[in-house]
Amino acid sequence: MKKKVYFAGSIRGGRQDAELYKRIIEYIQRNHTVLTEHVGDLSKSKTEGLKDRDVAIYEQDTAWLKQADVVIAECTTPSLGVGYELAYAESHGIPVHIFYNKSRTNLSAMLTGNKYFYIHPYKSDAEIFPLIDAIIQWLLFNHLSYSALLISPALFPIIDWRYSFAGPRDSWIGLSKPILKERLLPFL
Ligand code: 6IA
Repeated sequence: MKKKVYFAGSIRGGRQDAELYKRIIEYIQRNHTVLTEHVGDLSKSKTEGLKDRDVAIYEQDTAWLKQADVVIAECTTPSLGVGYELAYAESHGIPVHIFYNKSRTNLSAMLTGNKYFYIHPYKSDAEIFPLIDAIIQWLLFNHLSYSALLISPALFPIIDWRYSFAGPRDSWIGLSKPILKERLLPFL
């Protein structure tokens, strides 16, 4: 299942890490959706800014934040916009993972001191990619356990409780294959 990732990185705060943002975005895009592809767009100017346009940017970005499964932020270059996005995600209960290069930045205590955030200091860019895999695996796992929790009450009426403790070898709490077929098929 594809996850929606809101990638946050500095724009007007400075574009010195834009190349890294692009690599991270492309890496995530191999299997998942990045809502904020433009953050890694090397061709676009960071300074362009008209009041009307900024209103549209704010509205679009906060709408994307609300739909995101996770926020992944690269915070080596400090950015007010990224800081705002992190707090916005927290207030909407969206998980937030923050990466920063510890040899280049002393991250704000407002981030490192907030237990809500998952903070990932790294030394070399190569450390970022396996961590991103682990973050997405964790989201997928949570999604599965949540779905299992939701469907478990629905399974109650179709469980044959006679087999719950001493059932046939191919049964699991009364859900032997023939019982599953016979009782689940009418629901499908
Ligand atoms: O304060 P900053 O500009 O550094 O804030 C950067 C963060 O705010 C990014 O994570 C973006 O999600 C968001 N943001 C800031 N500016 C823009 C923007 N400008 N478009 C979309 N999101 C933005 C238009 C130019 C852009 C396409 C390069």
